[in-house]
Amino acid sequence: MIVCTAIKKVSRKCKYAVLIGLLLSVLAWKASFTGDTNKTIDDNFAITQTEEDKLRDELNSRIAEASHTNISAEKDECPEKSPLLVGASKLTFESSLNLKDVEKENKVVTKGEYEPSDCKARHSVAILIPHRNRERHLLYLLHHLHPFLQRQQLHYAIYVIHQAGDATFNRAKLLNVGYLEAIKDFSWECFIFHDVDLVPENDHNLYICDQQPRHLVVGRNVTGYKLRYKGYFGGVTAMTKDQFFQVNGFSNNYWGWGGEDDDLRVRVEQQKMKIVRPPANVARYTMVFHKRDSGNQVNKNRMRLLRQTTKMWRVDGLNSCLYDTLSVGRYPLYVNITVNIGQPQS
Ligand code: UDH
Ligand code: MN
Repeated sequence: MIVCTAIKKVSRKCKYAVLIGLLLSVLAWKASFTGDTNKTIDDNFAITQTEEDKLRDELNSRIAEASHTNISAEKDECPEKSPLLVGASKLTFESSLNLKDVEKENKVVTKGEYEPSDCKARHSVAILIPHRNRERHLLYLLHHLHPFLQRQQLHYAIYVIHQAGDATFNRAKLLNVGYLEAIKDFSWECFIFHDVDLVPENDHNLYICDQQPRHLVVGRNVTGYKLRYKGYFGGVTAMTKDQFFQVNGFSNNYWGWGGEDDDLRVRVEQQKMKIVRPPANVARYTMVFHKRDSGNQVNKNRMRLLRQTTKMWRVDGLNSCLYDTLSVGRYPLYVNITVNIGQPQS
């Protein structure tokens, strides 16, 4: 009994001791905000502050960098004359060339589209290529055209309009389809209507539009670099979105080879526009050799159709172009539009 009372007294004393101990610790902690202890904390804080400053600086510079790249609309305009042009170049057509290599050479192109990274392009241009069964020619053209257009510092995209089936070929209607489909992607200011087998030899031949429709092929290797005939408006031509719209595009009724380019010339002239060409020494092309394709025989109706252009242009063209889009493939180097454009009537 006596022992028990003694233990109780001791434990009560212990409780007091613990309480006093706690009180002292609180006082000591409060005191630590002044004097030597304070210095230690400040030092620690100073280290953290420096690191934080560093991080903040880094972050700020990253934000500055990011906003610099983000405001591409505010990039300086590309120079009026691209400093990247090299003039005439020797074209090669290696049989060993393949699409994977051309893709590797053009990593800057995505889904057929490119814009300069260091300046704001002055021109936006859609290249439209009518196509069927000319894969090798397409590969050579892509190989040369992508770097050529990049040296011109253009914002561009390449569209290949592929005629499905084996009905008679219709180059002009495919180009109408290309125009109608491309403007769904972007409001391209300028359109280049481009044969698959014509490769430009000189990058001073600028792929841009003007106040007047432009014909870019003055000479081809196969015709001694002479204009085929006065008024020739075929091969590669450049028209603004508005010029092409104004003439109601190409006629849809030229099935087989020939006449559709002359028809476009008639439409242009009827609108009092005047075809212009770059100087002969730069408007030079190499045509990859080929024979007449099956399914693209000479169009025997072409002269008869041409006589009707002046009265038919209003109702035959972009506003009457009927087709079924079978697929749109956005490949690294071009947009492929496979289309059913029907077949000649009768
Ligand atoms: N095209 C095709 N596939 C075809 C037919 C034409 O892709 O089956 C396209 C291609 O873009 C081509 C363009 O339509 O560049 C014009 O057709 P083309 O190259 O046949 O026309 P071109 O005037 O040749 O160059 C005509 C026939 C050449 C016969 C040579 C015999 N001396
Ligand atoms: Mn050809």
